[in-house]
Amino acid sequence: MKNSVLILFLFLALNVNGQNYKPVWESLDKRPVPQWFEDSKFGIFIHWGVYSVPAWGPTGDSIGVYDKYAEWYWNKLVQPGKVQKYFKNFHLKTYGPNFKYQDFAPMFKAELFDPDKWAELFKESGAKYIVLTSKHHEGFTLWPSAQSWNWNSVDVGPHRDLCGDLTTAVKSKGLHMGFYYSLYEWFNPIYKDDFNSYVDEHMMPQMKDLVTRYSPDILWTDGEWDKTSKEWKSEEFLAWLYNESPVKQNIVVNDRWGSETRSKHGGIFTTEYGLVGDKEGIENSVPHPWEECRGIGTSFGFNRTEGLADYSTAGELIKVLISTVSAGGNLLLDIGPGADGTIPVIMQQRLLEIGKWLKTNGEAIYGTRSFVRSKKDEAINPGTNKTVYFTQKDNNVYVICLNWPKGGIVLKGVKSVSKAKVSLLGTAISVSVKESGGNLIINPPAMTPDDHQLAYVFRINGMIK
Ligand code: FHN
Repeated sequence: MKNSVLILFLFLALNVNGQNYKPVWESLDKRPVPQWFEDSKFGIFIHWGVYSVPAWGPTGDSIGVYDKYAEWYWNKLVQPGKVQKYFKNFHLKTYGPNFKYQDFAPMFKAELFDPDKWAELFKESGAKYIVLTSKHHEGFTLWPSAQSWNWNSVDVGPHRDLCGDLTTAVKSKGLHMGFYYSLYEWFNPIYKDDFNSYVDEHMMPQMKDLVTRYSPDILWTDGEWDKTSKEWKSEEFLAWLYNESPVKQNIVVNDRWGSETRSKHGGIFTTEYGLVGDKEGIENSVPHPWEECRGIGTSFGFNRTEGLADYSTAGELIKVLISTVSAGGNLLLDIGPGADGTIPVIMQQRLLEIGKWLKTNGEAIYGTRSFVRSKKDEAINPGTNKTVYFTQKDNNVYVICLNWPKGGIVLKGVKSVSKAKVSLLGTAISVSVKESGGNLIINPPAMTPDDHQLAYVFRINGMIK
């Protein structure tokens, strides 16, 4: 009897993966990132909140990467500094001296928000997962959080549970749904005056509420740099998430859990506009799942002052996707909806262009892994400034050319083990391939302008070494 109680106890103490993670990084870091994430490759980030009302930030080459973020409007309005002056001048001129940031909240109405329409667009873009800002650094929550009384989207503004409504629509399209959550809040008095209570009575209950209420597939934390992971009690939270939460099997988290954790601890490693904090990001394949996030323009939140020149073209975005995936990463591409709940048409257009390209060429992206064999692979897996990239899946290697190759594509030092067959995705044209001098040479077929694509993918079927 005693033995069976002990066995039952041990069974309950382990989660379904047979693991019981301890609240220390050494143990937590052993949890594998669920495979669905690495296979998905492309996701959409959504920055939406009270900052979507002024939707304003400075643009131009003289402004630093992080200073262009329109979602930082409130912070810049109150802090001293050169860039901050731009925000203050605009605010004063447009809204007057007595208009507080909080006064924007009732103007965040989301009256045209149609979650099914959004989800339809996301599906068409070829993205496999969505990450919505449930709460950015301003502290305003897009769900009826009990800890954020009168500063959430049900009490004020849209009078809607935006997290809930979007979750339902996104999941009904078969996509994964996740939430961004900022650990820190700029101006929450409890954060400043009683940090431990903030963590125990505000942040922890909020994160657990999000997880238990909506069963997200991703919890994408941010704003972690202000405190260490010990101070945030991140390890305790993750042990709960991995061992006990209703999403312990599938949930994916990132590496933003404390000032010391980026690219070191947690789940996926993250870069932002190619940077990890202020340092250069991951350019070449790293042996750990990672994700690049960036806007289509230069801000995450919608910035009305951005012009066409500030937006990446569809070709440029596809290049970022290709170079990221070929280096083993995912791309989380951000859109900034308007306060009325519409997605700016240029963002829709960019997403649909990516979707169109993926419809033909997604085989070279989804479910693939980077194709790097050794250091001498520079030739076969070039860096981001090159125009030819490689991915692999099953028995195929994909050669992705940003430009139409004028002559033969020479894969140096590559031999096919079985006789390789090469095809050009999206066409029925046969492609000839030969081995010569220890190299594999693909001869691009004749094409017409009608065959134009934003990048061309040659599939090499047959083991190569
Ligand atoms: O400060 C934020 C920023 O507004 C945005 O949310 C990005 C997204 O990765 N993260 C922060 C800076 O790292």
